[in-house]
Amino acid sequence: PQAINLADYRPPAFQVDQVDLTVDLADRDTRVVARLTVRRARAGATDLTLDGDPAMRLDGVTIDGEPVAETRLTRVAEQLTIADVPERFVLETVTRIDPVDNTRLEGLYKSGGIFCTQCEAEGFRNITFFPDRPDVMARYRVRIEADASAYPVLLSNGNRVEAGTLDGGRHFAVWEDPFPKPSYLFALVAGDLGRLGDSFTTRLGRPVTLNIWAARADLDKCGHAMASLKRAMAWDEQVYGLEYDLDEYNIVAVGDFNMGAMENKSLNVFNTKYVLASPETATDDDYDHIEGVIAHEYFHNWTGNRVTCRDWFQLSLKEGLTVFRDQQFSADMGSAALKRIDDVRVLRSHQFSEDAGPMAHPVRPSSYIEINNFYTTTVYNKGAEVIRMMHTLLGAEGFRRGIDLYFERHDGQAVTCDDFAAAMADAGGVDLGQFKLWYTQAGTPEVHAEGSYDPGAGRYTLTLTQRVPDTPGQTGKAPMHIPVKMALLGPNGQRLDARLAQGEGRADAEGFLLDLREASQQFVFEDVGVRPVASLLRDFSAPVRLTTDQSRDDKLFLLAHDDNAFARWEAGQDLAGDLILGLVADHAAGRALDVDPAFVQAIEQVIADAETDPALVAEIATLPSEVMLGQRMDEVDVDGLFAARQTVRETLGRALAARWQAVYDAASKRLAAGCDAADARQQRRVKNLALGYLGAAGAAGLRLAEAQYDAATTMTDRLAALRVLANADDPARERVLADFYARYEDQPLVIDKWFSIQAVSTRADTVERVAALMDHPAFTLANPNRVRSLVSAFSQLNQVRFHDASGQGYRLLADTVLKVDKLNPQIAARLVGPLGRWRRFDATRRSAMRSELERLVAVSDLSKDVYEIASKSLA
Ligand code: B3K
Ligand code: ZN
Repeated sequence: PQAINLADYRPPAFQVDQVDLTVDLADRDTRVVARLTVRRARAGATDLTLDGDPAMRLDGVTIDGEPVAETRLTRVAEQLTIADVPERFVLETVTRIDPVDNTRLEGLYKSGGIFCTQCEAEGFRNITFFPDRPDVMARYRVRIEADASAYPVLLSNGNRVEAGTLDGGRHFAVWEDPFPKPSYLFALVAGDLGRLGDSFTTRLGRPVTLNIWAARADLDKCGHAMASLKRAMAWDEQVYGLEYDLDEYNIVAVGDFNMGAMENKSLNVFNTKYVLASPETATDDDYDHIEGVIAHEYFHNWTGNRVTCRDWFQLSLKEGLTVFRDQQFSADMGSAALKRIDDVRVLRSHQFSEDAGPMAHPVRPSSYIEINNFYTTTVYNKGAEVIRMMHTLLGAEGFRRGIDLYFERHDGQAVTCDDFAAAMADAGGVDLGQFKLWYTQAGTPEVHAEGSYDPGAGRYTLTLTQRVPDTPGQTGKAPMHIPVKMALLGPNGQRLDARLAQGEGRADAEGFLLDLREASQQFVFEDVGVRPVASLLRDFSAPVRLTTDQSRDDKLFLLAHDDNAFARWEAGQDLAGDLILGLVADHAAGRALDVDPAFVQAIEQVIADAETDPALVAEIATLPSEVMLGQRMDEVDVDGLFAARQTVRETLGRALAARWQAVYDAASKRLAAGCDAADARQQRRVKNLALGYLGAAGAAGLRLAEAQYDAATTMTDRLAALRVLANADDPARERVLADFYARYEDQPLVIDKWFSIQAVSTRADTVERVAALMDHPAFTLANPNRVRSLVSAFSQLNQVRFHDASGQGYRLLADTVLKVDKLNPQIAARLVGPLGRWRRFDATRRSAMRSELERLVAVSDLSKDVYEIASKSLA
């Protein structure tokens, strides 16, 4: 397979101004007539090249009504070339496709009796022949015809301008989208769908009809998604002055979907996972994710649809920015500190490991084989961090001016990350020259901080050094511009009013914002009357790995006193990490695992605050995952890490059992008394944290979990209890697992949880269990959610059991990749990742992982999706 390179970008030779589609829907034989109004855009261009899937049948081509001679047509692989076309013309093609056979779920396909489409990135070419690239923007008029009783609802982008009945029990609808758009935003849906309707009036008084379409039986679970949509619409007006621009906004929920959702203009298609929720079937976290994804897709209407990407290398232009916007929104809807903690957890566990592995790439990649492989946590989450740093550097007002300027310059265009940065630099009056290395240099920068205090002079000197590690294809990188938020704290945790006397940066309301630009830089603070403790990288102001010369006591001090909630949490994570890694060394040396009593005491003090800030307490008292801890080791000691972390959990559970019980009881009491929804979820969070520790401590905790399982009225509580039991060697385990299955058998999203909870179980028999579950009648490789719930959960979240020294986990994963690849290459490629981390493990595991990758690349009809990841993983 061939690589596509950013350096080869050329503007399109032909533009399409208008698309008239007629889609005549039928299960195995859908007929698509496309009339394109084409205009030459590059002088001298004579041949028109269109993208088109080889599986499409081409039934006819005319230009301005005249059939085009066969001799002028060349069809090779994914392209159709028409020789000698005029300067302006109307091209009509007739194609036939089979939506039922489409297991790739890209293009037009059928899911649970519903026809739907997924065109990003390059799915439109599976529906008709087209210059399928985002810098070709056209107006669409779409006529859909289908059987009236099986598909009473017919939807496409924009406004419905016509509808009526046809002979033979069929009917039609015509939709017109007034906004020019790239083909990846085209959508079509037909089915027998229920509707939850609502409305929203924009601040300028435009009434907008809101519809969520879903299976009728699920309509009672759409309320939260609808409420989230309305909140997102209001928020975008308030914070960015961005208003919705059409009369109708439709969301359709389907059960088979490759990702979370898709922002097609005015017709979002969603994975049911990010729409459906009721307290009995969805956890509190599910509620948050739904709110976040609904908002994300809505925000794309401006950041993505009104202004889109020139080419797919610029994907982060819309994704990084829109993730940043949805993060800001969620922070405003709930707690900013908790949201930041959550986002950093995701970044560290997924993006940092991607950045340290064979698929490391910059936020703006410069080469790809299959673009679907680049919808990554780097493009999305690190991309959002890059936007967040601009927000930090420019301040909220400067950032808003930058956004305004961006829309003023580029509304209706397909642009680049450079265009975005230029608008920010111009509006903020800042030089982003060095900063833009964040778009082009891959790898997570490592920052080291050392502080020294001179009591006689009242001077504190902070030395920051940085290093950007080598990544595949990139060595010897330049220092980055890294914004470091920090404060100096006095003995009671108060912020000291020091003066920054040397080093680039400025004081702000919460301390200082330092500009680290050199490989090594000194920052000198004067008027520092007492020995301070530095609170560094507050709010995680840059996506870097920070190490410091701070002592255990400094960290304990920050954990107890830091006024920045994020930094306080970070101090706790850091301490827990130091402790666990110390125990890993003890484990390797055959020493006893003794947990530092100072840490136990510190956690005891933290939980004393459980009444005032339950959710933050729960975050702080949650130990870093084995995956995250493994990143701090030169070679991941799989079993040592598990043993050490488990020892700390059990010790905290036992030593503080009375405390956990008190936390559990207080939260239960508060819940029973009836509290508001926001408080209730905080109480559940801390209650279930306590339950986890009690479960780790011994039998009494398991009985408590069993009782909670049976009495639960919310999925949050039931699942938390099930999780404790699923990890345990307990007679109740099989009973509750069977009960859970029987209760929710007809609810696919809940059955996904049932698969996941067994996949992440730390029990020693988990590999065999996962293998057996793959033969369970409810398991299917055709449904992406189901595959993710079992196989991705196992291989990505269960470090100790996936990396079982027998290599069984690796084999199971590779076998699954090959089977899924036959159905859905995009999903298959997403499974490969964990095998690519082979360099991080010991010799036995390393070679077992490598052989599985070698087995993959040796397969002759492998998709280019899997080929790209597997071959790059071996390189
Ligand atoms: N833009 C889509 C993702 C499309 C993925 C294509 N493989 C959803 C989103 O980011 O909002
Ligand atoms: Zn997005």
